Amino acid sequence: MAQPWDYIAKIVSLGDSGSGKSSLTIRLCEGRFVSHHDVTIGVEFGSRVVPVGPPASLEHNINNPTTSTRAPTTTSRNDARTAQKAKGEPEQKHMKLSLWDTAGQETYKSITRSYFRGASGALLVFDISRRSTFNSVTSWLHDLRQFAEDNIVIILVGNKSDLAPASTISTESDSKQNKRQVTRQEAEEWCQQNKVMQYVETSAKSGDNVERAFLEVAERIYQNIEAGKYDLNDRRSGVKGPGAGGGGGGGKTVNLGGSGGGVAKSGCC
Ligand SMILES: Nc1nc2c(ncn2[C@@H]2O[C@H](COP(=O)(O)OP(=O)(O)OP(=O)(O)O)[C@@H](O)[C@H]2O)c(=O)[nH]1
Ligand SMILES: [Mg+2]
Repeated sequence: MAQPWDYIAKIVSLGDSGSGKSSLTIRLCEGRFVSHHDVTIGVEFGSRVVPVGPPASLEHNINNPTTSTRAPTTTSRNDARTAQKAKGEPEQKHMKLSLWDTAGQETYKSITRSYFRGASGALLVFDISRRSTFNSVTSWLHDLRQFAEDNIVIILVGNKSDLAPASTISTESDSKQNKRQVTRQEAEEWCQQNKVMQYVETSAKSGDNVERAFLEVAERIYQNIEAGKYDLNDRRSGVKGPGAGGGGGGGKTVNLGGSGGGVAKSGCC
């Protein structure tokens, strides 16, 4: 039977311990939130199949610089579908995300770096209520760029937005409700300075924006595939030819090289 996906991509999450990397993976894969901190040792795995390309990318307005960030209306969704059908465009494509949730603790750093190899996408996560975790992202990015391939798609994720309803840093009077220590503006500026594609604020607790964060990465990887940026014959470039990775159904494997194996087997959902 054909697999329900066309591509597999390896996505890593990295960032300081306690920033919420595992919580984001669990939220995406299982739709639940764990309130205690189970420190990740080395790496944990998850997987989820997501739609890439139109019509889903148009419906959700994912990674589409020509449109506003506002969610599309029902009318525009229908318009998108109608336009797609009228043009005879291809059916919805799907990508299986193999999620490598790495450990943030310093003790495991030498091991976790090796997991960055062969990743086609990365979520660089910090906790917007803890400034120190933002201060570390430059060092994490440096490690990532050292070990991953040049064309890796990276987004910066400011997690725990439920703790920071305001977009500015808390004053003493509102600090009980607003625990924000990093503004949206400075995170966005950091992205520009460091050539990181995008900044997204999420809450693994409420689920807000979690799916969008992963979809943004998946969509950009898909666009890179469509633009022919991956060399299908070069394992390091991250894309294997049709039928690779045991996927069947013409599936292609994107950047599953690097350390370890059996990624696709280790799904959490
Ligand atoms: N309020 C709030 N708490 C969160 C959120 N995400 C994670 N947490 C909490 O933060 C703590 C750490 O979350 P984890 O997901 O285990 O952090 P991690 O980045 O995987 O940590 P390491 O595995 O040690 O690298 C846990 O107590 C979570 O419940 C969030 O969006 N909002
Ligand atoms: Mg963890």
